[in-house]
Amino acid sequence: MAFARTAYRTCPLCEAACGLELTVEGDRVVSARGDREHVFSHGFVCPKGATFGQISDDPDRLRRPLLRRGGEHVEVGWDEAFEAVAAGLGPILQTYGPHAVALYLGNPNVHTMAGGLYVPPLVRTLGSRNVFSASTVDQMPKHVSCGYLFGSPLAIPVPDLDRTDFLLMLGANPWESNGSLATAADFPGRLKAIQARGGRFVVVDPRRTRTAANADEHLFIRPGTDAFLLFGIVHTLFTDGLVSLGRLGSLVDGASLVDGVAEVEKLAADFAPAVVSAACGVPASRIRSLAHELAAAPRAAVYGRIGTCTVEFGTLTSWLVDVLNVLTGNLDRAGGVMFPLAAHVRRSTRVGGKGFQVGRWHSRVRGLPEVKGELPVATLADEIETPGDEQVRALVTVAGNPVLSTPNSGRLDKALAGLPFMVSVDPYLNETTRHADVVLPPPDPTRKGHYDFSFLALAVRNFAAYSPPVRPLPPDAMDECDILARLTLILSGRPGTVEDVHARLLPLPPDGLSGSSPAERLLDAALKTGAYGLSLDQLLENPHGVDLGPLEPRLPEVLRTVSGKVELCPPPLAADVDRLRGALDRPREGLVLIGRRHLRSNNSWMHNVPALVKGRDRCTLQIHPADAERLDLADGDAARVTSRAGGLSARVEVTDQVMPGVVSLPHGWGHGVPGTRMTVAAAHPGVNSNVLTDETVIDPLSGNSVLNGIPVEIKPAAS
Ligand SMILES: Nc1nc2c(c(=O)[nH]1)N[C@H]1C(S)=C(S)[C@@H](COP(=O)(O)OP(=O)(O)OC[C@H]3O[C@@H](n4cnc5c(=O)[nH]c(N)nc54)[C@H](O)[C@@H]3O)O[C@H]1N2
Ligand SMILES: Nc1nc2c(c(=O)[nH]1)N[C@H]1C(S)=C(S)[C@@H](COP(=O)(O)OP(=O)(O)OC[C@H]3O[C@@H](n4cnc5c(=O)[nH]c(N)nc54)[C@H](O)[C@@H]3O)O[C@H]1N2
Ligand code: SF4
Ligand SMILES: [Mo]
Repeated sequence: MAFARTAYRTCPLCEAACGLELTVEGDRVVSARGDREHVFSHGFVCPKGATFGQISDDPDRLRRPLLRRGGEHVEVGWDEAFEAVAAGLGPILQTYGPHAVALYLGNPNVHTMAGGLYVPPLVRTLGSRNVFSASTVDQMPKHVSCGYLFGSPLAIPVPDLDRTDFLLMLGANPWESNGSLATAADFPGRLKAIQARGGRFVVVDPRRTRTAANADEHLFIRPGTDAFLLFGIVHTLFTDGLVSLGRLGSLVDGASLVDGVAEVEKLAADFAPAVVSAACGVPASRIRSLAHELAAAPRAAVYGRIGTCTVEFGTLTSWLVDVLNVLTGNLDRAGGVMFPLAAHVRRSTRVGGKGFQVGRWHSRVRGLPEVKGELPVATLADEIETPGDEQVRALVTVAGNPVLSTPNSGRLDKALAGLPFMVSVDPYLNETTRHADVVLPPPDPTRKGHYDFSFLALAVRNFAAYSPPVRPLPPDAMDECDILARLTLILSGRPGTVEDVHARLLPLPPDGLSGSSPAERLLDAALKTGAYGLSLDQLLENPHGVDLGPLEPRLPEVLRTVSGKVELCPPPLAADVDRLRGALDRPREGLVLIGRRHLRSNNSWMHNVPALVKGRDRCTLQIHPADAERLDLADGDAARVTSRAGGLSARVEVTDQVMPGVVSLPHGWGHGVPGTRMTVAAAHPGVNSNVLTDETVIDPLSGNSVLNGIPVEIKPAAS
């Protein structure tokens, strides 16, 4: 038996950033449990983290590059793989220029150091307008609303869970997701602690989720209508004299740090509780009392997630969440919503800036504005299919599975099949990468160093942790930073080696840096110039993390608006209120589809681990008993579901967890298609819910896809 050792590392699988304690025997990770001494997670672990060893050692993980030859993917060496990439991309770049090459960046890029450090230079080097990412099927509305409010799309305040007395939570299900845009290991435990100290939390969701079931109150809401509910609350704050900006009301020489309060009051005039109630399905009296509860709570926070973003008024809804936090005096105060300060971020003495802009370029086919350097993924298929000078002829995907995760994926699947060239950086041959001419597999997470550039800047308590690789790279593996560096080199069209790519693309600061890889040295540099003056060595000496204390007020330091103030009523948002007003009286008949997450999934890529898919089929169509009866459907029946975009058949689960008129199907399933190599997932295929979502409907301000509230028709499937 090999000698067993213990290694500590941050779990990179979701946003909660839990500390794991791994037992490693030889080259095998034999167990993973919660690290009880971790400064942030205190031993918490979920079933995904507990299977970290199996996820890492999945036999279906690709360990050598794949090249498509005669319709089959065959293993090749790294040099041959990169030669094929150069041969595929070079002529397209030379003939058609950079815009003919599109890039799709998937979710795990925010969970790897390679994604944080090497993707930005890759994007810059390519210089294509056609950059897409999972952000436009996720949180882009929040970036846009915060961009306008605070001047920076990255200035996202998080609910101060550990000190709040009242939390209003919309469209989030942390009992399954463990939280998002709010890094909080053991989110459920932190919610229970609110109750234990005499506080309350209220959940607004069209489904009675586990989070809703544990809440002090659950309010059903018609999908896509949260903006009405929130405007109704804003309206009441003004009419009932409950607006109080608190500290922000006199922060700068006795003057208010908030501009635009009167304009918001004017906009809210049309959205009295009695007016919005019919549209959102929440009683007017409850809308009014929510306003009073928020105003009366000593410390309150409003928090919205996926259900407030992936809807037709996503940016307006995300904005109204923070409008409420500002109007109740809860922005930037303990127990309200606050701005974290991560260890790799520099402090600034500058106040104000250039403000936030979108539309520096537009998509070729639909004319959609660029946001944060990217275009809506809902228009990727348009750009591939539509002939023209700058038609997309090649695609690079890094850590993404858009064939399962983006709207009208049936159409995208066909579009990818027709691409002249595609290369994917991905550890699996899955629904998307099966279309790639070359697949470049990164090593499993135990063989990478880990630091959460994204999530430490969203944590509900400031802390820092670095995990060095747990196991060495096998001889025939390539580090993901090196893979991206070599791709960047190819895109630059200049000769060179990986070593001089690191040096050329990421010039390191002068000597005196620690670290055994370029990524570690870059981290060391960021930590040393960062807010707490930490270093890589200090983090290495503290494998359970370094606690940096509760969140502290950071206004006006974080503001990058032109005025240097919180701009509460940005003109682009005010202009979009007309569209919302127009939807007030819209007839709301027929069934609409929403999504659903489960603790043992993570988007599309963890269904290949036996422990995470065992048990009964989770990919069911949940439907309310009244609707089921009307449609002549019984539990276990097969139903045919159709939308404007497509159709599928799914097994019915009759449950009053969903409200009448709403059906729910999880995303991330639809495995086992020809050309994939994920044995376990293929035996638990499920169906792809994004065959039903509609790529033509987006939130116009952010370009975000609408993935909740999809009109569908349902009937018994012909057997
Ligand atoms: N209908 C509906 N659709 C949705 C959602 C929804 O709620 N409803 N949610 C949306 C959201 S929030 C998101 S974030 C997107 C996710 O959309 P995507 O990011 O496109 O999809 P994932 O399923 O996260 O796929 C991740 C890919 O990364 C690969 N991967 C895993 N680890 C690594 C690694 O270390 N390096 C590299 N290079 N690759 C790796 C996996 O094999 C997989 O191919 O889905 C969205 N789609
Ligand atoms: N186990 C697990 N954890 C995950 C993931 C996963 O796939 N599985 N994915 C990770 C990712 S990439 C992300 S972005 C996060 C997402 O984190 P969350 O946002 O917490 O994820 P969801 O569970 O999708 O919760 C969204 C909720 O919104 C509700 N909803 C749908 N439409 C509406 C609406 O119109 N209004 C309101 N008020 N609610 C609505 C849904 O019923 C659902 O309960 O989770 C992350 N963590
Ligand atoms: S909650 Fe997230 S970070 Fe924590 S163990 Fe589970 S997957 Fe890993
Ligand atoms: Mo996400």
